[in-house]
Amino acid sequence: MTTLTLVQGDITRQSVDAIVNAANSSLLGGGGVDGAIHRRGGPAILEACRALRARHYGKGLPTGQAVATTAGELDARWVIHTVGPVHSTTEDRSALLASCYRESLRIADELGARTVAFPAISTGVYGWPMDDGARIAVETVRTADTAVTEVRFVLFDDTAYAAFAQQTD
Ligand code: AR6
Repeated sequence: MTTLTLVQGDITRQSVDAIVNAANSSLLGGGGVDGAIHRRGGPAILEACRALRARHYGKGLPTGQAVATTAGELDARWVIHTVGPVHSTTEDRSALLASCYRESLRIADELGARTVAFPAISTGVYGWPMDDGARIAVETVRTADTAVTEVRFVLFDDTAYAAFAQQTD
């Protein structure tokens, strides 16, 4: 059984088996969670991402998919990088956002990770409305078939925490 927990704070401060990164297709870093993970995790993560680009993901990691690297100096064994969709008002991209959570858990299972920390994927730079992002995150994790025992949503601010709390009571 998977327990859902909510924490307000910085995902790079979590002690878990795997930390999920809200990356972009380039896998070469960016702002938000991605910037914070590479900053605190150190150069080993970027090095592993570059190797992935050189081998399997020459064109980058497609939206909705996930891939793991070392967690460098973070207090975790792996970082699972996933690429959320940019929010659109003319196209429903919810399935891609759900896929990020599902695929990250599938990779976690492959690795044998039992505790996984997620940020609120796509709700920052990619503009996804927080309430809807929280609904998709919680629904997808609740219905996922996974051996992960704890999914910890790490929410950066009060608004994000409240949105996730509303989905979980
Ligand atoms: N810990 C937890 N949550 C955080 C942290 C942190 N340290 N920092 C920000 N958040 P974002 P996206 C929250 O923009 O929308 C990057 O440049 C933030 O408040 O990190 O998926 C990538 O390279 C928001 O609620 O990811 C991509 O280009 C949530 O995490 C692009 O941004 C996600 O915000 C991805 O955009």
